[in-house]
Amino acid sequence: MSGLDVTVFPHDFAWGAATAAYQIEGGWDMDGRGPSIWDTFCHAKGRVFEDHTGDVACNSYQLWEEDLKCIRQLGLTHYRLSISWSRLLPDGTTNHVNPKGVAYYNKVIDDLIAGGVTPMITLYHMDLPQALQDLGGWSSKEIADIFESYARFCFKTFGDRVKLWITVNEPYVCAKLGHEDGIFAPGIKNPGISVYLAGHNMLRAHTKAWHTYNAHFRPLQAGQVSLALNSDWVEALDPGSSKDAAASERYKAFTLDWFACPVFCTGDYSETMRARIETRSFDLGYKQGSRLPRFTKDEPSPLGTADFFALNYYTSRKVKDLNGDSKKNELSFEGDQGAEGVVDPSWPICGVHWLAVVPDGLRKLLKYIKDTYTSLPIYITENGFSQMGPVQIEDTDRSQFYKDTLQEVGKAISQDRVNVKGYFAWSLLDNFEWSDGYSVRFGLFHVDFSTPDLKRTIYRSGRDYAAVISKHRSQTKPKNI
Ligand code: PNW
Repeated sequence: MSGLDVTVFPHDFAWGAATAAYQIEGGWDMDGRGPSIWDTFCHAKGRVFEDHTGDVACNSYQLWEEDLKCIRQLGLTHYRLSISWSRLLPDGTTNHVNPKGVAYYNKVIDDLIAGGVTPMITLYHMDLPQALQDLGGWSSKEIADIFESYARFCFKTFGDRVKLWITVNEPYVCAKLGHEDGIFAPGIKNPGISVYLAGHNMLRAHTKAWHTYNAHFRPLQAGQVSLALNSDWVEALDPGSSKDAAASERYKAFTLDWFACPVFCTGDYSETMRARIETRSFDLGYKQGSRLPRFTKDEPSPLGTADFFALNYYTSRKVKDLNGDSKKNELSFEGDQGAEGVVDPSWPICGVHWLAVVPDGLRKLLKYIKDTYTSLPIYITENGFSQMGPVQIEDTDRSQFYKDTLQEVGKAISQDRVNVKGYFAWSLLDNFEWSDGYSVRFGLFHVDFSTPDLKRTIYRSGRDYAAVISKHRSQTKPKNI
């Protein structure tokens, strides 16, 4: 990544990498951990590529010190990890606390801080305790209060040292892939209905956790809390078509705006989203009330419940109207959205099929967020490039991708005046890539899953990322006079 101008990044810029508990920890039934929905999903067979599971994954539960070496080798200033809810609270509730789970995360946090690395902790990254799924999971109203007690427990236990919190990671992906498409745990396929209910309860859960932090922990702990929203950058497929332009607006309304509008704009879902869902419910003869739930006055409002904007960006889409498509007349999220995102043929696809490489989409999206939602600081909490097939340690294409992307982030900072506070590469390590198992590799370190020691080897992209961080730190270090 030589040639990258690092002087545009502020001196306190957060250079990070991210992981998630289920994707790296393994130790699925060790030391009192309760099962999560991903254990159930993987063990059911036929759900995940070649029936891979996260039973062992990178074994970060036992090999944390190896991960710490990787973090230090990169010279990261920040590390984003998630807590396995069911490792801490095996049945999901604070009725039973697992002391070994508490000890594990205490050690991780203490080791990071001792090494000068700031932790950012995600409370929920796709892995609901199975015991809570058995009570209805994200479709049940009660989940928001149960999540709030879990969050309160974490703030109380770790908040003396952890100052950056993400409540829910990618509510869009959890709701859509988990409750509409059924390709992520808990594998529910209930088109056009559960998706909105799950998304709504995630927002209620986030809101309650933020208010708890704000009222009871912020005064003492002075940290910050947000939720991580994933978004593609989207534009109309045919810029001259008013139908594609409207479809592109609908696409945004049902993706980023679904969660960003309640939190950053109005405290409610957008008019576009509500009107589409109401009209189509009527047209399709759906009579069981509104499919898009309402926020009620007896609960705190989601408006203003973020102390920074956390963005996961991977790719871009061109959007066309769904007119004439079969989905138009079925009860489904995509039918409601009435828009389809396609890949521009000029964009290279890297590894996994959905990931078209479009670094300048990130710059456009950052400016859009600043202009549309908030002037709060933005952390890019995930961004990355995948590899499939034979392992290439000399991953020059991924290294180029990081350089191009960081250059775009630099332009967003210096030219568009977007307040970007940090960047977290996805991911520190090759890991369990959900339905794709271990066939898709996003790491800055390769993990050899065929050997019991799960040896970590730095990729070239990891070495190059480390060089960027070290160059930035040496250029912006306060000078001794
Ligand atoms: C994110 N899609 O999820 C997650 O936060 C990570 O856990 C994950 O490993 C990473 O991106 C890479 O996939 C996504 O199908 C999962 O569009 C799937 C999609 C997007 C994001």
